[in-house]
Amino acid sequence: MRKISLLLLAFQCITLSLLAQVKLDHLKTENLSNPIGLDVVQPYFSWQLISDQRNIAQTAYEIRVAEDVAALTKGSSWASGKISFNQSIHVPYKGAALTAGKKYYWQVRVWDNNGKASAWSAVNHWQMGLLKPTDWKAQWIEPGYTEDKEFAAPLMRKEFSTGKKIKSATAYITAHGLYEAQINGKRVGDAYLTPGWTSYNKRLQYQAYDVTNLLKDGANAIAVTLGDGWYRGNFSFDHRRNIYGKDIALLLQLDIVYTDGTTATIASDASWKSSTGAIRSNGIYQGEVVDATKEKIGWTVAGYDDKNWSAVKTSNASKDILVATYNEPIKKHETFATLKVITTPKKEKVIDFGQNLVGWVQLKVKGKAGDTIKVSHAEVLDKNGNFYTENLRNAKAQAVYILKGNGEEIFEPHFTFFGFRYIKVEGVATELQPQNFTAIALYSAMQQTGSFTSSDSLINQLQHNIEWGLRGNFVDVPTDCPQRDERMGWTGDAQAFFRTATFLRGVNNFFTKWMKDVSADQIKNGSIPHVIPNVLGEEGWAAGGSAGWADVSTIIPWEMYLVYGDKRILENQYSSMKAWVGYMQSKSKNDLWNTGSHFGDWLFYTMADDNDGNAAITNKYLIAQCFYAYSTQLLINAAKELGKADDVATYTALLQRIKTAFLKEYTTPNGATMSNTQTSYVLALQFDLFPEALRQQAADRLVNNIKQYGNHLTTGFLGTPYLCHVLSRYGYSDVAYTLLLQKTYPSWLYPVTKGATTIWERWDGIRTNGDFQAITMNSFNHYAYGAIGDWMYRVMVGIDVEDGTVGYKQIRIKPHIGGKFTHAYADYITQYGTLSSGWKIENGKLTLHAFVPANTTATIYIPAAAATDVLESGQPLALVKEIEVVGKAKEYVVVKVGSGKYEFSTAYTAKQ
Ligand code: RAM
Repeated sequence: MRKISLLLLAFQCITLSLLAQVKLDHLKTENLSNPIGLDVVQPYFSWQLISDQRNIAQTAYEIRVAEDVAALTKGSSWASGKISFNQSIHVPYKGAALTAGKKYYWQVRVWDNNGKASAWSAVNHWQMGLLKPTDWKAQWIEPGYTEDKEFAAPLMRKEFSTGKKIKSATAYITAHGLYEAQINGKRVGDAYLTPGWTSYNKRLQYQAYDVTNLLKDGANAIAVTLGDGWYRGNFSFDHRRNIYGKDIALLLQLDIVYTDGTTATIASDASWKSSTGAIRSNGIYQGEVVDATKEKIGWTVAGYDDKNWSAVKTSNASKDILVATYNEPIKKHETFATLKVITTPKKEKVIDFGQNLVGWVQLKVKGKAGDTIKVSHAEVLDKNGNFYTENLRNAKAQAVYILKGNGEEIFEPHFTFFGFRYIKVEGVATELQPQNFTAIALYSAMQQTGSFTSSDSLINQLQHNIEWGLRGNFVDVPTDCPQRDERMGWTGDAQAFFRTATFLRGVNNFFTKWMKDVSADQIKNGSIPHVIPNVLGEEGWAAGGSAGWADVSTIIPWEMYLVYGDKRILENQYSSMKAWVGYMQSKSKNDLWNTGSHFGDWLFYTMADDNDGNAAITNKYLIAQCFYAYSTQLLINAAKELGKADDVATYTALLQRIKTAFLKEYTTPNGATMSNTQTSYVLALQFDLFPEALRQQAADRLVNNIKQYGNHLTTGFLGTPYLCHVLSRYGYSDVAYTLLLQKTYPSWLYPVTKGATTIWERWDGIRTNGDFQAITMNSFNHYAYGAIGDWMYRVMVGIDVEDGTVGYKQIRIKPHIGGKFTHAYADYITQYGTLSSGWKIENGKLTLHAFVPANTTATIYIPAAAATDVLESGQPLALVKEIEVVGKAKEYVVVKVGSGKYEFSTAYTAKQ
């Protein structure tokens, strides 16, 4: 009896697992979970299928949308019906027009390839933002008093009462400058440096917040502090004030819905009051001065007496340029406790946080009223161990706090950020107490998507440094550096690092937003400025158009499409891409683009005794011609995707001519480049400028050059991202590994051996003798050279999209084993779910782990001589029904699999 029931139970379990339903999770609207304040009128939905089973795919879906949860089940406002379609990402809403400010609920269910329906997903929601200028009832308001010379941060306040029970309340806020808002003494949201940075005169973001829980019955108060920020604070190389305008202003609208269905709006208007308080000055480069004795106690709550405050001035500043916030706002992330308290040889009191980060330090202090504490920031100590700030150039980067003297006081700045690992503290008479200092990292709150680990601890540190390069420089805009008086959105750096960034974080929305600024700031003749948002002007040098920088306009949209598979990026950027190619064409003669000023292979390695035909200096026009070809190729790719046949034909013919002109001008008949440098071969090979017959010899020349430099790279910003890719493509992964593991300068690991915790701007920011590179340009947090991260994910562990496909629906896993590593492993969260690849060599056996997300398939390349040499989870390949052996490709056995977890093993002898 017992036996029978056990058998029955086992049978039930088996049937249950055979029929297990897929679960749906990670629902996103416009790539965000439950976003508030969208102005995309036809939002896109995505979801993930979760299943333990192998080979799970979606065959159909159904979405329903309603204005409240209950309505979802009884007559939603939009139901897609069952749609036979295998896409679970970027599925457009197709219901009736959406209303500004309204919240919508949605859920989805799917049918899988076993014919089984999932349950309906959990209910998710999104809320529309204000969609047109007339949706704004608020007026722009400016402080009504005369500002002082230091531009103390304006405070603006308004009291109001709510008469009835509140159902929901949404605040829409933006500023000329930066803002921090409070309602009844509580901070609105957890975003910092809002409204972020865009090309303010053309596109100004507002944020939307659900503030239902901050309001109360009866008297309420809204209190907003404004900072100068990028809008009007000192910024750019010349520390120019008022780049976007002289005014500092607030636009705020609070829309309340009562439970009885009536509504009320509290909006910035002439009835608001203004004054100043504790923040006496603030600026992105200089830092902040906070005088606690000047705090207006109680100003953020109702009942405060503001009769001595000035009435605000209203202004007619534009509301036509307002846009919702599409990317993730800047938030607080990791915190760092004091690692060490140091007294330097110069007797400076210094705290070491152990990590070069971007953000600020929270300080706890006790003292007398009027005591002044100064906190200065530095990335490094000099070779004598003293605090070193010269590389910050003229950025003061200092937080100053004046105590009010009533017990413990907690300070942190509001409208600035610092790039630092060390702080110097002045004004504290006693020993510094480690527990009084906490460093807080601030950056755009993008989802972490990648993690990489290997058997080499220096390489793991390199990965760490790459990640921290991203964190420190993704502060709403992709910047070059976060510490000196620069911090701008350099286009070349952004394109060089983009593909690596996609592995580390979900950067889809971050870059979609920034690319809109690229288009907005594109110059009429098609040129792209060097930095976006463009604060350098449009004249002369500032008009941009530098090869490898301006090509951001084609490179990022195309790569973004490859990675995320959302065609809208190509649709939106196409005219900008075309205008950039048009610019190069207009500056070319006989299809040769050899005019204009270019940064070239920026910060490449140079050595005085470059001779014997070796050189690291690549001709700038040779580089320009390479990028001219590449951008044209990407434009053709985009035109194909968008069905623009005429453009495909026109630009294909142009590309052919560009390549011919390149060969004629810059190469010998035997295929040597005129510059004969690593970068010249790397670019010409990466962008397919050589005819097939000359490619391998060019790769051989590249390797030869690397050897001539004692197995060192000599590339700069433009050659470095592609260097190892080109080597691997032409069969030289061993050389790529040698470069990766090279510890002496110039190399990726040299800074690591010098204790770097981020990527440096220069290969030798700290020279071998401990001296620093030129103070004029020596950032220790600059992501460009971190572009090697892409090779580590795409080649070393081998995670990639299948050729000719986009968005990781069809995956290729093709690891390249080498460099004496015994294991390397990466997880990467695609839009379909986590994709993993990792290999391990132990006792003559290679194990290859792969996890393929549901609703995707993968081609996996297993390093083995024959399919019969390979086991999967202990079974011969031929016996595993979910695996199709496709054949052999050089040293790999190639298999095709559906989703699920796989563990391949085979005997393996490491190549020496
Ligand atoms: C410096 C920085 C930046 C680079 C430009 C050309 O300002 O190194 O990263 O893009 O030069």
